Amino acid sequence: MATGKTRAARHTGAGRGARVAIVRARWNEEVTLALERGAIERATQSGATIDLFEVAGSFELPAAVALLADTGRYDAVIPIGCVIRGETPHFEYIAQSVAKGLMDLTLTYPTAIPFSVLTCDSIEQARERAGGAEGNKGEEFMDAALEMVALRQALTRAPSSARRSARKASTAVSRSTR
Ligand code: RBF
Repeated sequence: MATGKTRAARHTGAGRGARVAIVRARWNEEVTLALERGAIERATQSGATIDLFEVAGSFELPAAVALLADTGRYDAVIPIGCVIRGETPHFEYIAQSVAKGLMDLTLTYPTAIPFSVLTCDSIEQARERAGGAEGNKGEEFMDAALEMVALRQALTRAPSSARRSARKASTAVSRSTR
């Protein structure tokens, strides 16, 4: 199928040589470990190098991502967490602050930072997305990050050729006016 081919082509090219950090929250560990396995598998297939880190819960993820991004050592930082709706308002507070925190970081750092935190109504729903009926979202999170790395690489290569054509254009203009 065309879609399958396109996705496969993306996996092979995007991650080669990419330096990736995965930071995983230990809350709901069965799920976050499964997501991490999926992410590692995909990064390895893509030829990326991976460093692994842990934090207590998802709430700690944005701060950990900022620390890792600040080192300048990584092309992508993958924050893996799983927030499950409980009987307290904690779910809303944690899910919203993590989503907002990560979004702010993606716009601040050139590092690729996917939203790789599951927010689920139940542990069953989380398991379905961590290697169950819905596949392993860890793989998709890694793919999304590596695709952003490739986009950044393509754009940072662009300016020199853009500069060359801009120079050519300005030379052409100045010649024609002489
Ligand atoms: N962390 C998670 O990663 N997922 C959760 O579902 C989750 N639920 C929590 C529920 C309660 C009532 C509390 C107190 C904490 C929870 N945490 C959860 C931990 C949170 O992300 C953080 O590690 C702690 O609040 C310490 O800052």
